[in-house]
Amino acid sequence: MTNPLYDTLFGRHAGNGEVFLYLPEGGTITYAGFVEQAGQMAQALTSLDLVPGDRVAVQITKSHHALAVYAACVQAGLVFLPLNPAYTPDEVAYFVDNSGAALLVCEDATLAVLSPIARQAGTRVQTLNADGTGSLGQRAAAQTDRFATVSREEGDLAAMLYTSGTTGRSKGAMLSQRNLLSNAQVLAECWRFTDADVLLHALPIFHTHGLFVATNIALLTGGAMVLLPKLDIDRIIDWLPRSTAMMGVPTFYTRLLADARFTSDLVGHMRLFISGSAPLLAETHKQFEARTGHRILERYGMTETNMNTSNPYDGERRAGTVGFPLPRVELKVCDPHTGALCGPGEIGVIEVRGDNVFQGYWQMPEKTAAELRADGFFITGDLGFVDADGYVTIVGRNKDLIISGGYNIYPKEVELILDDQPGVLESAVIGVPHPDFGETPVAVLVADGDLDEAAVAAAVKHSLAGFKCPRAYVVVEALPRNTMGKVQKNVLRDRCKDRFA
Ligand code: MLC
Ligand code: AMP
Repeated sequence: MTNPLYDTLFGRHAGNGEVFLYLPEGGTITYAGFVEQAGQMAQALTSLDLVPGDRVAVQITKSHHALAVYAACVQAGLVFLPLNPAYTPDEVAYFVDNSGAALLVCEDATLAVLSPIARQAGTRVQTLNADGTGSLGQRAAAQTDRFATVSREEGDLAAMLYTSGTTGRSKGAMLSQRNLLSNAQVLAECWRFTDADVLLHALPIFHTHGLFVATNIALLTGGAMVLLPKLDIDRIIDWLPRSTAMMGVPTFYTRLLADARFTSDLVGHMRLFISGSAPLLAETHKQFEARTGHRILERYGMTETNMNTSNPYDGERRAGTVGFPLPRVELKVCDPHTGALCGPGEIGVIEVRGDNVFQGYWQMPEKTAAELRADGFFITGDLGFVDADGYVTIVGRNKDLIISGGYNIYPKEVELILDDQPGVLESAVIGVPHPDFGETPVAVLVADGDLDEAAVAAAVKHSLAGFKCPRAYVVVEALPRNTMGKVQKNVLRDRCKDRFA
């Protein structure tokens, strides 16, 4: 009986007395302790009659208990489906319904609103709070840790992560054990992680970056993680002298640079700072080096593909580029219209192929076929080029997407809600430069009679997670359109580009 992902990341640590987690409130959790905790959680999940392949939707605060649910799902052959706690009940309803989740794990604080949603979808509900209390926590505490690991193959699904779509409907990206394992192995090797590392972890654990890139690498190599609940600059400053590596979105680095306590002395023990999920400005890269002597290592990935490229550990980390394709990842740049291969320096759509590339979108064969070619290449929708030295640069996106502080916002999802509001004839949501988040959404509205801007903003906030809500509303006479009738978002972006300068 084997379960490659469980055996490699978790099972082999049974009896390992080394520290896996440093907890922010003090104290530690050893690898052995974590594996036991995961075993109890796996018992608890299967005692709820879940069977291998069932989806387990999890909308809870970041904590070691939440990580144990991930480990337990892997051990029990369940498909882990983490959700941002910022998602509204409307958003959760869609994910639970679309995934056909067998179980929704939420917190006691959200049980009253989420129970009816789960009931409607025929999904069971359990609660798990950040301190380990809640119905699932209690159930786990009452179990032994001796769980017979469920046999799985590398092609079996391990996780499903929802990623928004250009039509406004989110899609469940299906990730196999092989997808996760192969990427963690490649990254750990490229970035030289070992059991001596202490990874400062302040990212959320419901996305690829914090869950698979960061956590899986630590588990694979046996290093420790400082598990901070979120980005908190005071705590980062406190932990940096005891850490060796950190991963963050660019906002992490701009916020650190804005703090006078962040000096080269503070990072004397650090060996690596990694950035990704959104473009790191070359200016930030330069400032960071000037302040600390460290060159941030920028890499590029996606929910559907895990990590695709990385700047080198030893060679030149080139600001403004995302480095080279990772070992065992094929990358090509193609003309978006003809599909023809672009030459060095020519801009086109980036396509990738390898064990890192997902299995398709959950129950959406047409969308899968539109983005995942029969030959295995995934069309990322990112525009870029490969230079003569082989470095990949991302110059833009062939998809209407805004990335705010590393979170993706698909304008269509916001526009659909705006267009439904009284007083709104039509809308366009655009991304404009923002000093903290890189980009932020602005809604451009055309009024239809009386338009109550505050009421419109409140309606959006009710339906969508806070980070997706436009930071400004602009009312115009008409949206600029080209001769084909398509809204010229570039014209709007240009008009609003200095809004947050
Ligand atoms: C929080 N808020 C945001 C936001 N994050 N607004 C815009 N963009 C964001 N990214 C809003 C909240 O809605 C709330 O507003 C207010 O800010 C305070 O919330 P918070 O949680 O206290 O915010 P903060 O701590 O400042 O968070 C900012 C952040 C965080 C940048 C630290 O967003 C973050 O950790 N981002 C990382 C995202 C990530 O992991 N992405 C990886 C995706 S994987 P209100 O009004 O609601 O109260 C991927 C693949 C790859 O892309 O390559 O890695
Ligand atoms: P997600 O769907 O949340 O996984 O976001 C993936 C998208 O983030 C990619 O398609 C890119 O557009 C963007 N992205 C990730 N890393 C980088 C990077 N280093 N530079 C620029 N864009 C990035």
